[in-house]
Amino acid sequence: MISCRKKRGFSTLEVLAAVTIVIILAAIVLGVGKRLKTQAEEKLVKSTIGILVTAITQYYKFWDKFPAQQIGIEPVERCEQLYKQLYSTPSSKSFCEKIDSTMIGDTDGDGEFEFLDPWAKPLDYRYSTGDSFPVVESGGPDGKLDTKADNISSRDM
Ligand SMILES: [Ca+2]
Ligand SMILES: [Ca+2]
Repeated sequence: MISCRKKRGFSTLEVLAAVTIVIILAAIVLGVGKRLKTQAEEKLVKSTIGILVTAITQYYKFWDKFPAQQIGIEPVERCEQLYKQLYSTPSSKSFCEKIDSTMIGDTDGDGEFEFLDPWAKPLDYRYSTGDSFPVVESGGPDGKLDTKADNISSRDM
């Protein structure tokens, strides 16, 4: 005699297929979320560098020289000097005040602030005699200045 009992629940194969689909969907959502986060961070650093370029221009107009031209000091110290000098010049200060507060911090813990990128690294600020304008650069999401592919620089803006 054939049993007419209805099958209850899911087979192992069905459960496995459902779990696989959920994992694939979660990976897609996480991937898209990560990409959106990086895009927002890149936009933030670009806008910060843009503001700094304007503030540096204002500083130049006021003092007839670019800020933080001292040579032979650590990059983080150069960025601290840039911060100090831009904030002590009223015309550039008014632009610096538009910078998102998360982009300012003290990464080396010496009590002096510097401008940061969204990956908590100090922005690199350099000026060489003969350059028409100083360069402000972020090492990008990888946090390294020597890997240029993901860097965000005032030179490219
Ligand atoms: Ca510092
Ligand atoms: Ca890099």
